[in-house]
Amino acid sequence: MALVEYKVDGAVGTITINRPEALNALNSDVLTELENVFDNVDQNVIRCLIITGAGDKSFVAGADIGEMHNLDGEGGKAFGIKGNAVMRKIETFPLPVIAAINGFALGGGNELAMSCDIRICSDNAVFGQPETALGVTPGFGGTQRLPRLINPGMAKQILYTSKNFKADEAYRLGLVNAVYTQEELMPAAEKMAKTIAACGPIAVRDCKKLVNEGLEKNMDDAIAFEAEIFGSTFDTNDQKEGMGAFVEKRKEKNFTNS
Ligand code: CO8
Repeated sequence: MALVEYKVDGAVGTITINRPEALNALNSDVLTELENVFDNVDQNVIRCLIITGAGDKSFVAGADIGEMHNLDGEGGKAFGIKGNAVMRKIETFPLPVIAAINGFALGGGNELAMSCDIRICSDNAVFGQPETALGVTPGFGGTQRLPRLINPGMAKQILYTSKNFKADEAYRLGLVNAVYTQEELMPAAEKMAKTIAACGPIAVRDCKKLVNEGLEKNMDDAIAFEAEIFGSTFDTNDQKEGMGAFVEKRKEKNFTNS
């Protein structure tokens, strides 16, 4: 059985971390498989990805503590670099990625979710960065992405206390966009993915790039960057199709990703 499963439904790809006996904890093999799945996504066909965890209890309960507990400084750094490379690959992946968080999202699990573009969760989800209670810092980007996503004071509280929090609190903090029942979560993720997949794919990819890279720029550079990309979309067939459909009062659109 693959540790990471990949299924395609039309233009939507769903990636499932499949290690339910360990609550989908991320060991080296899972990280390698996850990276391979991303490397093999057909970007001409797929327009949106969903990541979730196998079973109904856990998204990902963290990096694998069994694998980590005997590491020394060198080994810890190497594991952190390996995990961080995968998180960064997801964050900078050209296509949007939705995290459908169906249970525990702890440590590396929350870090994986934070590397995705959009987070939605089920009402049994539990979030946290429990690393300080284990005597380490987060190592897959948690100290960097959490304070960029929510207010830094609250991010520090979460990091310093190692206290977990539930779905309603994650929603209140803006860490997740919406909370669903367990049954509703995947249909909601799939519906959102299909809505994204129905939009102009070049424009969607450009929006991801603009938000991610624009946030790192000062406002003058950021709006110049937007003007550049905005202009480039007018040279695409998808712009002709999207705006053409509007002026022709045509509902059906055929974006060709060109
Ligand atoms: N790693 C390895 N195995 C795990 C993990 C994990 N993170 N989480 C759960 N498991 C395993 C358990 O060991 C158990 O296995 P077994 O049946 O063989 O004993 C199985 O999953 C089921 O777990 P529990 O019996 O504990 O299930 P409960 O419902 O009682 O508890 C909890 C669920 C609360 C989620 C509990 O399992 C738990 O606290 N897990 C650890 C959560 C955690 O601390 N995660 C953070 C890990 S640290 C991290 O992610 C750092 C990331 C950066 C790394 C940087 C690298 C240097």
